[in-house]
Amino acid sequence: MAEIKTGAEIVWECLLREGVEVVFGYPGGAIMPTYDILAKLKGKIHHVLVRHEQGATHMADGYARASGKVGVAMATSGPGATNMVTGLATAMMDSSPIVCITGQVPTGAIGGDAFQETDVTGVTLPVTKHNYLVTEVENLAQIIREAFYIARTGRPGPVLIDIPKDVQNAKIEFEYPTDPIDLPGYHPPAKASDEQVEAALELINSAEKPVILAGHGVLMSGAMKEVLDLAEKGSIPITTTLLGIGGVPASHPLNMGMMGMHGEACTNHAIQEADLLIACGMRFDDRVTGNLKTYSPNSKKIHIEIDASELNKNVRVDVGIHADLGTVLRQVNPGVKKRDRSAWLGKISDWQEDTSQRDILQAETPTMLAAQAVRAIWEGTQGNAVIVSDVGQHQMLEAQYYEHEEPHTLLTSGGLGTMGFSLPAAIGASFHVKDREIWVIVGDGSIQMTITELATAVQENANVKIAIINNGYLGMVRQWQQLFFEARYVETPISSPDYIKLAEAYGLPGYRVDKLEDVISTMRKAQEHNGPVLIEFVVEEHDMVYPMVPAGADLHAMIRRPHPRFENMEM
Ligand SMILES: Cc1ncc(C[n+]2csc(CCOP(=O)(O)OP(=O)(O)O)c2C)c(N)n1
Ligand SMILES: [Mg+2]
Repeated sequence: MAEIKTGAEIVWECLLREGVEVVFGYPGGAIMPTYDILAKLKGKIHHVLVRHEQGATHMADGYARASGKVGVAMATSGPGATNMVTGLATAMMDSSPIVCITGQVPTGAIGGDAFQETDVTGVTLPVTKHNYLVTEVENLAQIIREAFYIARTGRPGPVLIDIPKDVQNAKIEFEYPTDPIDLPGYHPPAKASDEQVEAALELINSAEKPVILAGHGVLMSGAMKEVLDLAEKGSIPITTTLLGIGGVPASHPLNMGMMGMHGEACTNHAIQEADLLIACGMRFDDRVTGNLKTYSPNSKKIHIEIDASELNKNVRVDVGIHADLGTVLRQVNPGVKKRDRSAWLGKISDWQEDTSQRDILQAETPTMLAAQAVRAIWEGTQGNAVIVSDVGQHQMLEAQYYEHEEPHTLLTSGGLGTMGFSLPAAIGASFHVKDREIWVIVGDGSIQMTITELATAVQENANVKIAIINNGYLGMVRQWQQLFFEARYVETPISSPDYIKLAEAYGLPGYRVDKLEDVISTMRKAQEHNGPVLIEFVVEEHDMVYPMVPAGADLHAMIRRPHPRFENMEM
């Protein structure tokens, strides 16, 4: 039945019909009519008042990554909208489905440099999967429906809807559209052709030294079981990208661990020696390939990917399949022949033995090492937490030393490497994750980028435990300076506030640990408290993350941790 509604009312009706439970946002002039409707919606939809619109986008993103649903963020025009750009770019690079709704100056004022006017669709065009400027209230509901559809289908990503103030205020006779969404030129592919399946099977069944590269697509497509089926049936070892972590249990005997710049050495050797790479929902980012000219030189390559533009973009492949990963593997797996690949697996386990990096966990140093702190967090959470890591050395150490058994238990900014992602993303995730602890692992530099969201965490009593790994440096940049800029530590020593006093000022418990033996007992205190808690881990300043493939170097040319055992090793 048609009813008279305003554009603002239509916005919320559409969000409710999409099943949205929580919106992260910040009000301002051009979005006020839409905010005004919230007064009538108490209990139906929860609005989280953030402290900076970047935080809103990361919260929506964290919520989306944890829940698999579309996250929603809202802001006003001009500065509100431009503050969202980093969050949009972060979601774009990591294929995270979010919808951002921004207010815009009235249609009649657009183009006239009105107060708080920015060409937001122009600014965000390259960092959104799609964006809209709504000029007629009659189109509003259909646009919102399309936005959610585009955000979550195919290769997911962020969509922005810019709504001028007069469109929010306009009244129309409204009936919710229910016709199926059919967008010209946008038809996410479903499955592989018979020829593609045959070609893939031919390569898989004849390979002696195959490797599965498991990326974010494994999680996004929900293909965890299918990837394991393929691996187990064919006795094929797996390595994951950073965002693929959790897609395969860390403890699975065929999971070698992470690949790439700070990956396990054995995985990079296996990739370089392989005769077949089966790339599953990953995009051959430069951080995982190193020098493309020498990348896995003797292998055939199968690439299964939902985004056609990724096929043959960085790495030429022999069989490129543009379709949903889970569907393709269900087509391929029945034809995979059982093969004895013990020679290949034996070689890999020799590499694993020789290149084990775990020694530093036992190292006796005057100050605890960041790696030891991360490992202690793994122990203190029994490997069961959802970890939201930030960007830097601590992020790579988390990937190496926190073993994830289940999907969606590591949320991190991989593609854009956005410092400041973790605290807001964890707050967002806390609106979905109720049955596990959420721990933020964040550097002293990164926390200071979005520390303002501590107030949001307190206001919402978000159950997030914040572990600040304080090494007094922008550690990852310092590491590059040490290795490639003759140890000139230009602008990388960074001061911090007194985090304990800061926690007190914000109104959450704060603890400091500087001894490894105190970590677990301090964590217990944090775990007993329902709500946000901050723990500062004071760690060794000059530690490094190894192994490291220098940017652009050959994947096998890893810099190794100086250690007597590694001398003279032909790796
Ligand atoms: C927004 C942003 N600015 C700059 C960088 C470049 N960058 C990458 S890692 C890093 C240092 C991070 O320092 P910290 O959070 O203390 O982590 P650590 O490496 O010390 O563990 C910097 C500056 C970035 N990734 N993101
Ligand atoms: Mg640091």
